[in-house]
Amino acid sequence: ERGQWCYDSQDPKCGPSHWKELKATCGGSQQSPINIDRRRLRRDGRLGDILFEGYNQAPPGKWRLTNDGHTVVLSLQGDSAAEHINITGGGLPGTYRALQLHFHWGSLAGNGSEHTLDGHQFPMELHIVHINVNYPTLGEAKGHPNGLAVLGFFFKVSETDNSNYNTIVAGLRNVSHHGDFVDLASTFRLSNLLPSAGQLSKYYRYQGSLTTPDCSEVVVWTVFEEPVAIGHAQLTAFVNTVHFPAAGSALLKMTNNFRPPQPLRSRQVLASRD
Ligand code: SG7
Ligand code: ZN
Repeated sequence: ERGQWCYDSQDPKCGPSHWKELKATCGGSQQSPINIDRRRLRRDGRLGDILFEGYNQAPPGKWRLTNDGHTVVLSLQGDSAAEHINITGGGLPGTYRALQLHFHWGSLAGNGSEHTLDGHQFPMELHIVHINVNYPTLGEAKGHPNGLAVLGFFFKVSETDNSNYNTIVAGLRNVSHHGDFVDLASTFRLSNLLPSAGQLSKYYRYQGSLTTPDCSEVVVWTVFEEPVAIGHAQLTAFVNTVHFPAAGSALLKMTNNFRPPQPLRSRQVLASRD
């Protein structure tokens, strides 16, 4: 399809270095992801613990996992429970409701996080996308610099599986191709997908963008220092099970679906603590 964006692993001709030709915003001055340089942080005492509301409750409905051709997205909307999955506090400029979560990963040969920490790239990164409750639609939220809040979590590989990820990993075989979806039994809680609660106090905050076109510069980013542990076999399932194209097209595994770090320019990255 003409005018479509992609990752270099699909076709370098429509990869991240070309996105600004499709959407000028992708060449803007507040783009994400970034490298977080820990020598150049500013500590901000207002960045206390984020209040996670509803993250601990098992939702009554089902959550739909979809292959959107760029990543695997778990929709957290579509039932009344989503109304109660909110984040606030932690210096966030408002209350934000969870919309969806998705992942960026690498390949068997390399790492796949979007943000990097002192130049170090992690194997995978989880994004939980939230919308400012003052803006009813994504369209409206994209008109405001505080419209969205995305939480980013790095992963580290462990010998043993993280059983909290079993439901999502098992669902991957049902979303093997673009357009596939499967309703997961919500036998897990959002909080279980994160590092333990006591390890969420240390995070980085900056003003940035969506990491895919249209690259709207409307995201208050929070990137947590503590990585989530995931089993080597579980990470391999992402790399080996999911494909970029729809069924029937050429098989091309979904790998390296990350945008590389963008220039920080005049922005300041804040740290919640030393
Ligand atoms: C992925 O990343 C999808 C997008 C998401 C985008 O391509 O998860 O989701 C949808 C609904 O298109 O865009 C608006 C939005 O959530 C960018 O999200 S990210 O900046 O957190 N990577
Ligand atoms: Zn993302």
